[in-house]
Amino acid sequence: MASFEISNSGLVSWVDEMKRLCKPDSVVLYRGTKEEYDRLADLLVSVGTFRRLNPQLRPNSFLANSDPADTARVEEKTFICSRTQDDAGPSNNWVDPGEMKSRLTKLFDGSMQGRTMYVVPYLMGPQGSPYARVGVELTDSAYVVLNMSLIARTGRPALDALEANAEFVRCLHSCGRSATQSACYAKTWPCDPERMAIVHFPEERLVWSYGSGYGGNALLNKKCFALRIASCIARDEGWLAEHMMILSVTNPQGRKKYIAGAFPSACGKTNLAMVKSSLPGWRVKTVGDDIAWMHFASDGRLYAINPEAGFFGVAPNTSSSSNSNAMATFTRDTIFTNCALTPDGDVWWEGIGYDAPAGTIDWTKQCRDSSETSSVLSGCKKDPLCHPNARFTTSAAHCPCMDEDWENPNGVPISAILFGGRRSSTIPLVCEARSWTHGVFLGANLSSETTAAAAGQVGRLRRDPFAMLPFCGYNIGDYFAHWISMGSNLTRKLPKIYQVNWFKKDSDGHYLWPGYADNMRVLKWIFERCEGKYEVRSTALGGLPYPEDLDAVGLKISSTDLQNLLTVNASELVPEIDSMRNHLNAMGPRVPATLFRELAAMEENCART
Ligand code: OXD
Ligand code: MN
Repeated sequence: MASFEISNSGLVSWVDEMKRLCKPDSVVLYRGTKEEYDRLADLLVSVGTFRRLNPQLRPNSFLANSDPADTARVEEKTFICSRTQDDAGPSNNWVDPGEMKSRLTKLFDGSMQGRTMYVVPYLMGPQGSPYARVGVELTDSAYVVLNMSLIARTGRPALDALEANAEFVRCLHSCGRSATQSACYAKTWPCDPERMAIVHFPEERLVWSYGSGYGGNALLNKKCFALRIASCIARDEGWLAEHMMILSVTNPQGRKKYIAGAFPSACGKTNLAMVKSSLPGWRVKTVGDDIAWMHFASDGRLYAINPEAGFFGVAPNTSSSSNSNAMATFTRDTIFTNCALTPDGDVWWEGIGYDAPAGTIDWTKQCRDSSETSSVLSGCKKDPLCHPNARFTTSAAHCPCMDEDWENPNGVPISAILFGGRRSSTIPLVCEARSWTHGVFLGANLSSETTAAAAGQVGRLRRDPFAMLPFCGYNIGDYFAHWISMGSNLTRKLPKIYQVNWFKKDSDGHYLWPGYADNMRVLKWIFERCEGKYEVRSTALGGLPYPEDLDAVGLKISSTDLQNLLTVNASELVPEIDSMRNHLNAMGPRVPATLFRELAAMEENCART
């Protein structure tokens, strides 16, 4: 093995052991410098994994096309192999850790032959933060290394932290080898779709991921460490690792508040975190778009850090009108995956805000002739040019709306927490929890219509508690209890909790709420509620705004539609309560009794109205 300038003996011996197992041709330490980045990008261009985009249009940016069998997170192939099945709980796939290790050892044995094993140390959290943690990923994918170097603090900051013999999370990744993979992608996107396995060993703070090179399956710092493993660490140490964006809102008088929000994948977290306010004098800035690590500090307030350093966002439907800050962020130094390629060497996707030029090549590298392109645009052809889960990977350093304190080592103080999903009916635009426990109840029952971020059917309603169903690394019942216990210390100044839904539709199937920049109006109401303004209208679901308190100046919305958005309909709530009960029962015997008491109280309230 290359002898590294690393004094961490645990790391040296682990790399040695994994090298003996995976048998790479060589082992290379990634130090996170620009020279290394450029060299690896050139390498990926030379083998055809990357296509360099037109430097005049998008400097230092690349397009990668994955194997069509490897385009999203694979939840049914993701495992939490804790010592007992009970600790993984009913929401996770579980196999005995010893058995899983022996299965995977066979797959990893020689899996890196003919490839390089990159050793990628990374820091999750701002440098110097007492809340930051170190991870190391061993991977045979240069594509993974480059993506990680945009979304995490790779190299030096982590190496410095590791010198002190610090603990670190071990992440092993191989794209694997498949006997059956389609010939045209075999070289540019190695993967093993038949035998993919994304496996967590929480007690060992260890992740083994085999067979996929895509997103959360392979960038192990993100979902695997910062959510699944970190949620176990947070339970043990008394903090929260959450699938939440974090933003700041500043009012016209210059007062600022921070809000965190959990939304299932591809429900608009990035757009909300970067929203451009439609209200004069009100400003939003971004702390993070996907993950929040939150701790109560000695002043009794909840503080959040963003453990990441960049964005791995969904490209389709990102446009100058939906998210101009994201559009400005990825004008350069960005990796795009599974987008379409225009004849002048730029990327394109459905919902980018302009038509695809004739001759645009789709994400499977098929050239569509102009008649086909226009038929796609007019909706005649079903297949989109860009994959619905196509992504941009880009560093927060280029984002024009980062909050001044986004890298504050102590984090930012959270005044409100949002839970949101895609619900075409039942759930109002915004609703305030009566208490912390009631907020936990709303979070535990969060639901959404499914999106393309995970493999499987799109548009199906599923309960996704705290947007953590695919990301909670332990028994979800214990997770609910952990949330309740975080609020039970009476000296704490707890954030208020809200449920939001930008996606309610009228009976003709049209969205009632314009969303995007106008979500600022909801943030304003929440901001001012946190300052003690307004009364709420009590309903079985929680406290709703009076329509006149929601700033609708300049908004083209009928009073009927506004009324509809701010109404909880008892006839819709009855089946909702049944569905919540089934869901809480399905989450197993460790679901705290308090949540069933909240459900019973809701049912009584509903019967009374
Ligand atoms: C993501 C996801 O990539 O939630 O952030 O799937
Ligand atoms: Mn996410």
